[in-house]
Amino acid sequence: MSLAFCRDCFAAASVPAKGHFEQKRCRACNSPRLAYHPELDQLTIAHVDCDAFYAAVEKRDNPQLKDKPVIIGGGKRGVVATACYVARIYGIHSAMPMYKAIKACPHAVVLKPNITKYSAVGREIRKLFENVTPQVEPVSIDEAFLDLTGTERLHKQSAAVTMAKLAKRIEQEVGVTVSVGLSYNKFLAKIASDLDKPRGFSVIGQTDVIPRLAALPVSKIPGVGKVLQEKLKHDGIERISQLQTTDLGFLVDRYGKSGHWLANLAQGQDTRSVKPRSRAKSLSSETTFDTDISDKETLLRHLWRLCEKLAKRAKSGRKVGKTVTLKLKTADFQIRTRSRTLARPTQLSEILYVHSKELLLAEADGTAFRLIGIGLSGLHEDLEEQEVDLFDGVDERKTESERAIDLVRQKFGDQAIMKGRGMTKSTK
Ligand code: TTP
Ligand code: CA
Repeated sequence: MSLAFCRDCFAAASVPAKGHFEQKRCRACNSPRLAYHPELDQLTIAHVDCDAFYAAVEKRDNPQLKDKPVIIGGGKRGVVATACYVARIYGIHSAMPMYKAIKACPHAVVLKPNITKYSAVGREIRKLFENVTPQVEPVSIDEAFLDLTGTERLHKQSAAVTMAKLAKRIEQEVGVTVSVGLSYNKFLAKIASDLDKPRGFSVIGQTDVIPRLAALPVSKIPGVGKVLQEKLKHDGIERISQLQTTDLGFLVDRYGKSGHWLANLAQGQDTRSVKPRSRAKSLSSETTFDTDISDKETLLRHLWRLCEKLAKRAKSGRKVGKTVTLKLKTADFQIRTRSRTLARPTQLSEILYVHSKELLLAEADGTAFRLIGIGLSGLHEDLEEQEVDLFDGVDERKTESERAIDLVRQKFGDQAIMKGRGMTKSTK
């Protein structure tokens, strides 16, 4: 199997036995999109991520938008969900307040998100992933890890060529572009897919892992959010190169378990395997009241406790889920269920609460209820340290603080920290 090939016509390119691969264009089709890596035929863990996903779907459906700056967002929160790559030239990015985005690019086309449509496109893409390997671990609506180990014989080509063909097929059949990262573990595949966006194809192998990581800021490590970045900065660490050379003892002293994790990732070490979606479809928790309740505040207190309970189970089972369902039973035994699907999967009580609270407030109109429950479905494996929860209306500090609370509880038990909203009025 060749160590170089064309990403447009898939012709193999010859690699000199010694010296550098310097070929600039494909000899068969003249494309400049050549992939080369000295370990290209050995790497089998891929991460695929759609480029400017929501915007790409809208551009696909309205060709007049093709070269225009397009921003998806607005709505209640008034922030940018995503901006196409044209709009990014003006400095527009996800989570930016919409008024700032419009100021930076007044002629941008602004569209409201159509999550139902994007989810359908996401499912279509996932099916194409599953055509190349059953080992597909979805990460979010538009990205997944694929383990192609052992597929080389079946496809009669390297995992690299399989992935490049898959990227082309997604473009042709679905009409959006993706970026592919290929490496020997999940962390590196994820880092790689981000290196060459959009329509990218990046490869990281054992031979180049240290310098490739060294060049990046610590913020590129999935899970290193703003709070951890600040702490690292305070210790003079802003780049992965600095993590590579910092004494492990110091990192563990300062950051505990996370110190180990950071040190390993900085060396490109990640032992997590690609885990296809789990079969358990949902988790739920409910409580029947001693006496029927119609008071909003009391219902909300019960709801918060259920969210905490459910989040705990999701975390211990290493599950994240995308659909939050509120269940209510009225005093006369009528069951009401209300659901909401999130853009990103979650396992955090804060996020479960924000969404289920809205669902509950719409129902708490004075009706007396005898039972309240909450469910989380669309489950798949937790992404461990990844930032899966940061997008759904709860700010990053809150979710990081929840993670910090979890750590304290692991050590000292559940009662070590109680959030005010779970307490009854008399104990507050
Ligand atoms: P991302 O994969 O983070 O971003 P993207 O696909 O738009 O762009 P990139 O090319 O950099 O991958 O998110 C996927 C979709 O999730 C995105 O199109 C919109 C949505 N999203 C939000 O709604 N809010 C957010 O803050 C982010 C980051 C994404
Ligand atoms: Ca994306």
